[in-house]
Amino acid sequence: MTAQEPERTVKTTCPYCGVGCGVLATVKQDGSVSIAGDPDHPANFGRLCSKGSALGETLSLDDRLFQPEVGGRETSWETALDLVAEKFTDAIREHGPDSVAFYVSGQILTEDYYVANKLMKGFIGSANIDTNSRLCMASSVAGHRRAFGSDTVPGTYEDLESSDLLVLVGSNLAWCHPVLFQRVEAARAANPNMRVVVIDPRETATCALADLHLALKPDTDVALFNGLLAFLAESDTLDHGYIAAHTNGFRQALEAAGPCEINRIAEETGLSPAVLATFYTMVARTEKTVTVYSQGVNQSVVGTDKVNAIINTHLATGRIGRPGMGPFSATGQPNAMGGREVGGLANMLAAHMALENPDHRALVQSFWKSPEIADKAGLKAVDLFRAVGEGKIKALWIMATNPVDSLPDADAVAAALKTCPFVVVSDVTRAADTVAYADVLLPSAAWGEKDGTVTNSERRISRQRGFLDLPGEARPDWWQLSQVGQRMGFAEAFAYSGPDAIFREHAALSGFENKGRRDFDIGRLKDLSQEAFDALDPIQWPQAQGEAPAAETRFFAKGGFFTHDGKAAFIAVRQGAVRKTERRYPFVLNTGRIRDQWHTMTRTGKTGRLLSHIAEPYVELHPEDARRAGIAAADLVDVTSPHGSALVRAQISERAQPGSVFVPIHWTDQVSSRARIDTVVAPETDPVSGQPGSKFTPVALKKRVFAWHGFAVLQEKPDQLECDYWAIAPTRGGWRVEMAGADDRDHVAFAARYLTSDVDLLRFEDPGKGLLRIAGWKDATFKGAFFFGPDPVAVSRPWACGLLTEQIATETRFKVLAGGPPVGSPDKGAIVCSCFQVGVNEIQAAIGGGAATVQAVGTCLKAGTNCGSCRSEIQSLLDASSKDIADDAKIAQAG
Ligand SMILES: Nc1nc2c(c(=O)[nH]1)N[C@H]1C(S)=C(S)[C@@H](COP(=O)(O)OP(=O)(O)OC[C@H]3O[C@@H](n4cnc5c(=O)[nH]c(N)nc54)[C@H](O)[C@@H]3O)O[C@H]1N2
Ligand SMILES: Nc1nc2c(c(=O)[nH]1)N[C@H]1C(S)=C(S)[C@@H](COP(=O)(O)OP(=O)(O)OC[C@H]3O[C@@H](n4cnc5c(=O)[nH]c(N)nc54)[C@H](O)[C@@H]3O)O[C@H]1N2
Ligand code: SF4
Ligand SMILES: [Mo]
Repeated sequence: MTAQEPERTVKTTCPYCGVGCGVLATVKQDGSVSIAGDPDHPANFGRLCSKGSALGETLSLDDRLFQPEVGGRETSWETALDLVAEKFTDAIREHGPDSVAFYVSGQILTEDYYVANKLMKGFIGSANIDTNSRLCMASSVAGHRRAFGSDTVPGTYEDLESSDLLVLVGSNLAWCHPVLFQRVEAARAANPNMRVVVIDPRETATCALADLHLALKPDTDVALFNGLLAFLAESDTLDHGYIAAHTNGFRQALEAAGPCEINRIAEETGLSPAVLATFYTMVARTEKTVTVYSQGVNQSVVGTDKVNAIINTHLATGRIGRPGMGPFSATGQPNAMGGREVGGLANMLAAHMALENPDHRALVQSFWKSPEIADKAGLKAVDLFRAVGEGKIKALWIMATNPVDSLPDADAVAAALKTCPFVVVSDVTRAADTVAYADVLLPSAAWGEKDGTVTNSERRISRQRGFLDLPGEARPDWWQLSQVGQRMGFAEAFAYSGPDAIFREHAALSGFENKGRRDFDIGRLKDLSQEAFDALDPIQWPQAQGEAPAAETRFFAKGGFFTHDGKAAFIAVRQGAVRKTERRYPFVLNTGRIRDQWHTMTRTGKTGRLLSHIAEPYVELHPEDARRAGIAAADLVDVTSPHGSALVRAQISERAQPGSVFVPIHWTDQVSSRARIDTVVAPETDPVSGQPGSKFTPVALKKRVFAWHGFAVLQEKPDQLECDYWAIAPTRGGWRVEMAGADDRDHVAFAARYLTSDVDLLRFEDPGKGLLRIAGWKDATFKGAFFFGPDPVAVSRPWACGLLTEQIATETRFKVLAGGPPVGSPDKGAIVCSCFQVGVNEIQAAIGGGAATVQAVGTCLKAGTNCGSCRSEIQSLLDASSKDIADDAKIAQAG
């Protein structure tokens, strides 16, 4: 942008989670971008979480791809696209259409997704297109389709707010859907009758809002909800009218659930009979109940059954599609829903139509005027990569996802890609693990550059709008796909002028011969002009053609399911035997997310602010288990299954359930020596949905003994870190590095190498304790410091990181070697509030000083007063401190 251009603000949508918050992006005259929540967007009304508000800090072009590459060499789009079209065409000619595949993502836009699906299913004639939504939403999709006949989310965000009982199952809403969580928080503050129940094996940040936390044994949700169904029947809280008029199969489902024997259910779920009775009674008594579920439900080998066990309880009580009631699947990615709308999964057809339905196939084919239409389901993600490994897939195009990090048995996925004859990867960055496996690398347009639509969890379509120029030769994903389609001989079908043209076609298909027979209908938008598309305000579907904008945006209050007889199906589900751990692998590995990182960190990992909260891969485990395994806090631990192993830091916490350990999914080979946790996760899938059970793998834990441990802050990014363990993160003014090694080495030489040549080194050594600290200056500039010792290094991280931005006078240089702040200026402790960099010690001090509420802590320290994402953690600290006081009182009484 030139200096003359005025500041301008563009309305767009956050590229992270499925809440789908509206964002105002303002491009300043100096080219920098400031980010604010869009007060008019009905998902967030101006709020943004920590990740959303840090978007402006992640737009740098470091590591961006600017030019197509073939075999590692830069080339032109012409050459790259010709080659892709040729290789796909050759494979199809020689080995048939099922010898090629696309693996795409809930992070591409609806328009990109539409083109990918059309090309594969209608023109290549295979259904071998699957997406990372298989790892994410497949069980919800399957559960919805089994029950409703369509993949319909019946409710809206407002229902969560207007409920009197909100049940969160396998959802860490506080960290994973933070703005929706804040809406719930506000609703609860306004409604003293509202209750929140969290069902999760571990105590998460979300529990800060919970009246009741059910820490059930992993994968026992079906037993819990079957028990609830039986309880509802036995306590006479069924809606017999609804069941009779709008459903089938109730008797069989109830039979499968069995009687409500609280003791048996307690045994199965590991919950106490009293807690179960409390929960069941709450649900029975509360008509306005919403059950939100996410990956603790979906990512299971019984995920689809879990979904239906939940839906059964809503159908049985008629609590569906009315304000404040219903089952609600919280979607993960920004466009998980858009992907489902275009039929991006291998077993779906476009516009929520069914691949197995010949009428639907004929309808789509005639609309596309396509030579083919896939007539059988394609390979689902895990099977797809297995087929790649078996040599059955000759050409594969991966777009906007990192399968070598995110699929289970990830090393096998990497090995498969290595053997695949032709792999195309479309990404925005070079710093993604999958990029290394590409024969052809295509530079995609990133958020802020690309244009199109996404659909959030409540079926609301919002525009993502570009506000930055395309860097280098980067091009949008829809364009890449259309160009290849044209080159494969389908010039007319893929001659799109822009995303608006694709959207019109997508909208038209949704309305095509629909007449209310299919849930997904946005036919009313099929003639949007480019200007109208550009100006499109967030809009919730259905939006049927010829009708006024729908006033009722919920589904199923009065039945009207998309099954052959219009009735919903109860699904008879049974709690099967839960997979057993074994002597060699005695712990259950659970995996998931942390507050400030997004998946494989290719974007959120760019800003130190988002890494100040948690900067290192870790395993959370219960103190009893730690004792059992001989692991102390901050030890480095190998987490191992028969599939692979990861090396992470031990975090010992009562919040873990004994027998279960939790490792976050975010760390890749780009940022740590060996922390790709999906190398450990078993590739076992739900038989109905094909979704992997990413929350349950039997593992062993073993402390790794190292000769030395180290921590460093460095002004310049170190190249290859040669040590057994390392994890690196940006921080303001430089980088922070955790290290450990089994070798005996010259630490001074090692440190000097990373502090660059001709620096002045300052050293402090305590041979008795085995401590060595080294700091380096080049002239007046602090280049960094290393802290070595025989044990995990106890140096205050926020203090050490602060050195990189501090002015350090020559005569005070020695203080760098102290390892912590001077007496009188206390260590802030681990950062809780990433916006204002407020640490846990500061918050505890404020609480000790009398701050008794989250608000009071905010007034005192500002913590939690900007994006609010840390408020649940502050609440937990408050709860812990009042528990301490209560414990003290108990001890005093006992004494
Ligand atoms: N900060 C952040 N937010 C994100 C993302 C991110 O990467 N970072 N990703 C987005 C995406 S794509 C998704 S899919 C969502 C996921 O959002 P969530 O599903 O809320 O997140 P997870 O941490 O994967 O898992 C949720 C919880 O399931 C629990 N769980 C494990 N096993 C069981 C079980 O057997 N039963 C029950 N009831 N619970 C169980 C776990 O302990 C965990 O706390 O988050 C979205 N939002
Ligand atoms: N063990 C375990 N594994 C899991 C999960 C779990 O809970 N546990 N969760 C699963 C779930 S729910 C999900 S959603 C997946 C997520 O896993 P992935 O999809 O593998 O993770 P991302 O980091 O989001 O990958 C997105 C990639 O797309 C690139 N990208 C960003 N924008 C664009 C764009 O506009 N165009 C293109 N072409 N590329 C772009 C990014 O740089 C990045 O490399 O992980 C799954 N894996
Ligand atoms: S809650 Fe946060 S990550 Fe999710 S869409 Fe809103 S701002 Fe983005
Ligand atoms: Mo996801």
